[in-house]
Amino acid sequence: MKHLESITAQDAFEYFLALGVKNGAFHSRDGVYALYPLDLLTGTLYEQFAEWLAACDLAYDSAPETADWDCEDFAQGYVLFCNIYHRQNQRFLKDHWANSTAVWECWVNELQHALCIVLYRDEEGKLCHAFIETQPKSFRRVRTLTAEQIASISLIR
Ligand SMILES: [Ca+2]
Repeated sequence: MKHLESITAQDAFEYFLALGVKNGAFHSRDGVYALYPLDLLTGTLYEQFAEWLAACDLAYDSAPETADWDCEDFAQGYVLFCNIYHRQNQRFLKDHWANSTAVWECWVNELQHALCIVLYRDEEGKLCHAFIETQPKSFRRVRTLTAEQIASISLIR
């Protein structure tokens, strides 16, 4: 992989506001975020995350007694998993300047659900977002949210 590209927390904040996320929902952990390709985030990394969860005996389970490991735990886990990958990648590239990936836990109140929101660049270099379903269900990795659902986001961190 070539030199990692980044955005600042301010860039992310402005993107989220323009998307319709209410002011105050975004809590930045770091000042600079590394951008990764969406096909990596929804492909290899997602599959490794699902394998790691399975090795920990943590899979999506609708049974009430196991539902205490639920959506926001999956979302937090995916953020951390991406940041661990990013750290390894930085060491490999000797490219240390962005603390985190542009991947955040995202609470969508209207859905009563937590996902991840990611920022990435498309083939034309335009900054884009995607909502990733982090409870491993291979049929639904990227979700599309309505404007009302986006407006109901209470937390991005
Ligand atoms: Ca939980």
